Amino acid sequence: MHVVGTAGHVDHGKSSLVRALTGTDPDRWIEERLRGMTLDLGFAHLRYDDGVEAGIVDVPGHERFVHNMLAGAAGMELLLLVVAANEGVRPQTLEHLAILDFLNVRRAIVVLTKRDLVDDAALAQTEASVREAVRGTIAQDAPAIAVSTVTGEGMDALRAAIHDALVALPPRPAGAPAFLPVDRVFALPGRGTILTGTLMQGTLRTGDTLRLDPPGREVRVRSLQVFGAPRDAVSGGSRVAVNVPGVDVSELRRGAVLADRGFVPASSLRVRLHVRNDAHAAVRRRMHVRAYLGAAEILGTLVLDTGLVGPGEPVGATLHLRRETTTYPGEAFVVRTLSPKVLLGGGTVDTGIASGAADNGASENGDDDHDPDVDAIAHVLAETELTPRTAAELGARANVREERAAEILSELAAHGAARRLQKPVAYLDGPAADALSARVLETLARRETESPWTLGTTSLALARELAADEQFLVRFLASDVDEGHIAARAGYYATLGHRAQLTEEQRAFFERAVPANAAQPLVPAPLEDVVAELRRARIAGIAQAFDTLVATGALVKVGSDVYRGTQIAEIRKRLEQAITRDGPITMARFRDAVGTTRKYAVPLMEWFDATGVTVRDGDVRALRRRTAT
Ligand SMILES: Nc1nc2c(ncn2[C@@H]2O[C@H](COP(=O)(O)OP(=O)(O)OP(=O)(O)O)[C@@H](O)[C@H]2O)c(=O)[nH]1
Ligand SMILES: [Mg+2]
Repeated sequence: MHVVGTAGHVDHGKSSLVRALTGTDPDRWIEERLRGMTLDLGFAHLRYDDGVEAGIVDVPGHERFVHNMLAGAAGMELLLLVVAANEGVRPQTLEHLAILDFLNVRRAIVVLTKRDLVDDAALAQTEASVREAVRGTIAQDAPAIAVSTVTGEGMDALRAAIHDALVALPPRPAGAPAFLPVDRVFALPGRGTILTGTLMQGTLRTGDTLRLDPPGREVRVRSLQVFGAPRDAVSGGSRVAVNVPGVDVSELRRGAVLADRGFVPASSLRVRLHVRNDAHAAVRRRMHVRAYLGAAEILGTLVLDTGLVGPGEPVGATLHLRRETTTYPGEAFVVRTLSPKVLLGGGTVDTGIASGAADNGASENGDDDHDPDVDAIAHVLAETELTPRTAAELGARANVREERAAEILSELAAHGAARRLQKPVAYLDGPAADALSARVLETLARRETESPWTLGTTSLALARELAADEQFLVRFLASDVDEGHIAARAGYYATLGHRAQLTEEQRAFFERAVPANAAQPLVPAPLEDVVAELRRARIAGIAQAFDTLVATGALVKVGSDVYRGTQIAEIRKRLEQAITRDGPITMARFRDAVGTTRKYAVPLMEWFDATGVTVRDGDVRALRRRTAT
């Protein structure tokens, strides 16, 4: 199997494309459904009748979530570079492409989406500008295919092109030692900890003993799945879910590595680095960087072997990481500057240098000229621990001017030595903040294991568990979300890998309570009946499970009825097709297009207005066009 990845600017239609190709909505989070924007990686299974199959990794396009895009990027072999025909090349089209240039993509297809929104001339213009933009990149010779997920135009051609590209991809080295960067971790009721990722090389078998880092110990593979199907063995290039007994989800997170026992984790790596052409001016001999290896983002210091680097020439360097990680020889990586987060370059790992051999503590603080103001600020910051203090307060205590203190604090925050809170801006000691973050993660993970059907934990519940002030905690959690440690959605906080999961009993209840009637597929269940049954059923967590289904869109409340999400999707499709075909729609035409009665059509139409799908103009509705943010 191989992994297909999407890339491209926010709102250009990546997730819609994955849905059209596979029938799976890669936007797993409620927040994603509500905002209509991908925040984290999404996954789907692509299958052809002749047995060819692939995993698809869908990435967020928004620039704030590039770190999440990076967690999925290393596994991609076939790239779908998505460019909206009506917008053309935009900043993240180029940024994603620049990142992927350093990783493992072997083939690319340019997909010009939203074909239905442009005429032939505009399409030709976009295609020409994309050609220009991809020159000299991995997508240079990629075929370009124009599609619309609304009308279906071009989709067959795209499916065929993906098929041909998949067949032509070389297999991953199956004889190499197994190496799996972990991009999601979650607990399943009754089964324990599951981790998922793209198997970069080698073969995984049930019963294998491998090394998992962190927590840095040997684990046994109890079972394996590929997109829900159990397997005895899985080979390189597959998306895989691994059940590992004896490991608690709180010990793990995205960025962990499950690998052959021969691999030794290291905190210093010898690497071969290519500096990006337009980053040469920013490069220094020794730099603080964010390194992206597999699914991990690790802060560190990059030290080049030589001071001067000519454009296009690779340079030897040592990467000192703040924590140990496991790599394999030839593993591709990229580095970005701390803030602003600018792509510096990328390359491959030669070898890891065993920990202890290199003292990265010294190089961490490797700024040669010691500034007494920095020391003074760092000192008072360490004393204040978890009490938020402004730059002015800390400056006064350290006898440093406020503006200078603010400068130093920004720098410290960028290196993780301080944690910046917002509203109002204030600072905490970095290590104290990291310790609290670890407790937050641990608590979230434990509660998700206890009640896997919930979306996560509220700030109130967390404040109780951690004996912390809730107001402070809300600001603190915002910083955790901002740094990509945890996710926040619909008023709940959760670990990045958490996916609400109902128990069999809960699932069976909703199958009964909200029936899918084959004879009348688009008729809803009355909300009143569902609620009455919910009260009668004595099933643990059933009310929370209902909230989860509603918040994730699996169930949708429309007026006084409950629809299944799949019913709403079908109704929406018919609505969009009718409007695209015949223009703005009346209530009567909507009713006929959907094949329902006026009783259901009116609340449905109002619901589509309220959720921003349609916009009303007198007696008719048109589709509302989203504008990029
Ligand atoms: N008319 C038209 N609209 C489309 C098409 N494909 C996607 N859209 C719309 O474009 C918007 C963005 O689509 P998404 O698929 O969420 O875009 P995305 O690239 O995944 O966005 P991010 O993940 O946030 O970067 C949605 O409102 C879609 O309905 C298309 O082919 N035609
Ligand atoms: Mg998306």
